[in-house]
Amino acid sequence: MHERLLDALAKRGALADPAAAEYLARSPDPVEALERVFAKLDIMPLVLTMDDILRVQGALRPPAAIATTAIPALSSAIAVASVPPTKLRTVARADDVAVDFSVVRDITGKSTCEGTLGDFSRYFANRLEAIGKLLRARRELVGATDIARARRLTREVRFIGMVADVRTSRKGDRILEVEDATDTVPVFIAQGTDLFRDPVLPDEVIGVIGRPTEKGLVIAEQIVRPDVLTGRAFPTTKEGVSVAFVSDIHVGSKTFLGERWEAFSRWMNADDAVAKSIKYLVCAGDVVDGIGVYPRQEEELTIDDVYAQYEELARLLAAMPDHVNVIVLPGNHDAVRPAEPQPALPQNVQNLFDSNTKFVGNPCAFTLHGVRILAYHGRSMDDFVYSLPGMSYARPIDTMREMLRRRHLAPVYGGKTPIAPEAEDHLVIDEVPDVFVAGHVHAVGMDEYKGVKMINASAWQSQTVYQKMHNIEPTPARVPILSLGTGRGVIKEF
Ligand code: D5M
Ligand code: FE
Ligand code: ZN
Repeated sequence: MHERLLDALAKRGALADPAAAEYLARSPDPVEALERVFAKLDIMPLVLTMDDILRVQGALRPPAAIATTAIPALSSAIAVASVPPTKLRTVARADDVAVDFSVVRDITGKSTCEGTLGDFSRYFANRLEAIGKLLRARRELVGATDIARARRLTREVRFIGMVADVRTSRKGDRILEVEDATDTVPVFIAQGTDLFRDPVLPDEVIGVIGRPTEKGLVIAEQIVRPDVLTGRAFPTTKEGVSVAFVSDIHVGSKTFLGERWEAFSRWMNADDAVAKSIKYLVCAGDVVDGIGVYPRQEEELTIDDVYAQYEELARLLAAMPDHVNVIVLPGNHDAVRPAEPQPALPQNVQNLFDSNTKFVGNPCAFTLHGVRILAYHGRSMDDFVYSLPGMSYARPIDTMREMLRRRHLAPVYGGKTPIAPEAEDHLVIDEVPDVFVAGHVHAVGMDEYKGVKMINASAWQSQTVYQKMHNIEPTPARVPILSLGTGRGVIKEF
């Protein structure tokens, strides 16, 4: 193929299928022809196909059933991918590539918690230790002391602790009780300041830089979060296969969108370059509707036996192409303990599925061809929306960014998210992932935060009675697809 065409494609982080590449290479000035196509495309496809070229030339209308949508943030964030500038990877066919899946962190088979008082204190000590370690690596916190010592000092102090309580003073200022193993100290945040506009959640672990007062308070000058430190480059893989993300299938519910799932399943089996590149399908929890999850749920079910719900899901997944490997984590509707971290679905459920389906816990960190993926159902989004001003069920990506800033999936203990006090806090984001995927709120989203691709995987359930009552408008039947070859993503609607 034409050298300069290869360079031009690679520079844009683009892939072209063989027919499109050959067509462009045959034009008098391939690079100019490519630029003309790109200029006319309103969204950047994962793979440039002949259909795209013909469409921009006005010869073909886009197929109506499967529209590719890109959200505004996507075009600026995800589409600007880090791709080695010199070589083009043509899009891989998933059936040509061997599986490369490996679990890095998962509670399954490792749960030790019995819910004793000792468990609780050990759990919080581990959270403070794990996030404290990340904070101590921050330049701002060099020389941080423990809280007992900080309380005796009169100059500027720096310390790390867990927020035991957040309250508002009579005058409207905010006071945090910050605690470590040595002592507790009230930290004052004056209303009207920038600090005040970035609320702190109960039980999060923070660094504080401030000045002690004679009354024993510390006036906060800076709150330091562990955060994601630098912009990371996506570790593009040579295999170049893609991953599709779904969530909240809710099989068994009257509002399960069976026809739209069938459209997705047909497309997965169709002769389409993107579909054929999909090697993995990640299902981020609530894969069935379950039974007894909320009062009078039986009135909203078409299948009222949870085992039969999983059987139906197994049938739906068996219709996917053989080369697709499915990774299933549980959510709050699934048949495992609701307290997080949740272990993988039980063996008797796993036995219903073929060997291409892998079961992991919630959350789970795993790698696909070396790309690190953190998958979490996302129950704690309920706490973020409830506790943080500005968060919304319609924009799950905002809550996911807040989780990354805090390096914790569910900071609030005793809120809407049940948490099991395991010896190790599995909800700490100890390693920054390349991809962070969640679901739960039934709203699709895709964006990037400091190099981490954030994906909310939509749902296959139309608006439920509960959601109608609370004015939650879902955006179901959208599938985010990410290329491991380029780090670029698209969202397809079915
Ligand atoms: O939750 C789907 C969505 O509906 C998610 O945004 C939470 C919201 N939801 C549903 N039921 C409740 C209750 N009982 N409390 C708070 N929020 C709720 P799903 O996990 O699929 O039921
Ligand atoms: Fe759900
Ligand atoms: Zn859920």
